[in-house]
Amino acid sequence: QAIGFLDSGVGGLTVVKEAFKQLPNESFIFIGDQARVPYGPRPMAEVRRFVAQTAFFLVSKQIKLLVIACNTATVAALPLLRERLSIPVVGVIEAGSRKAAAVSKTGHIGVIATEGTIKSHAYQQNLTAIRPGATVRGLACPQFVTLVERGAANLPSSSAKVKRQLRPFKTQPMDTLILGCTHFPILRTAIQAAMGPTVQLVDPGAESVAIVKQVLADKHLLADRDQTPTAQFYTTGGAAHFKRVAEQWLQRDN
Ligand code: DGN
Repeated sequence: QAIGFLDSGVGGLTVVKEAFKQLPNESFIFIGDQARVPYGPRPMAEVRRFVAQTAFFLVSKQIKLLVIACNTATVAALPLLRERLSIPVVGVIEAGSRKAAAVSKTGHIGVIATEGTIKSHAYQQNLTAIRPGATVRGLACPQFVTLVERGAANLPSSSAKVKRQLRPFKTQPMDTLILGCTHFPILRTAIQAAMGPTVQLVDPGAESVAIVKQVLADKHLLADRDQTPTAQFYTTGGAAHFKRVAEQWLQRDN
């Protein structure tokens, strides 16, 4: 049985990439809802409906655990899916908040994400519950999703756009920045360059893989070493475009 991952687009592959590293014996099924990306500006009820559909597709493939590899989708649908599905469901916001609260020395933490995630104040709520007194500042960066989906993450013009967008955060006293959208680790180099070396970046998707591993171990669901792992990728959009962007990021050719 495989682990299922869903996202609105290629962003969730940043979580899959970490899962390849930490869970080398596991099989994966991924779906990106590229026909309906971006989720960020949509009403949460609509995102919840879309996520229920892609989750249902993955469940029909007999997955043993579902990772909502998208922050916006986690905000919209994590409680619903936990209630409705009989398999474990892991979102990305909890692990990211925990990590940021642990690594920040000053307690001044920034979050960049989609409009939906920022408006929900999900990170703010999680962070202040774990670390009361933390100052959390949010900034919506929806253009970053577009850059990544276009496959433009490595272009020099994208670095300039990232720098411009992050300017309001340069003057804020923060030592930790949460990449609160799973598309953003693909722009990590540009984001780090824009924020400078004193700001530590936290990737919630990557942090969530440790939780996935723990849950599978607790439930005795880890794959046997002698199984040959497989990986399947689906998109609701154009397969050729998805393949190009996905291969660039995963550096796999199958
Ligand atoms: N990758 C998604 C997230 O983590 O929020 C959202 C991207 C989008 O659909 N705007």
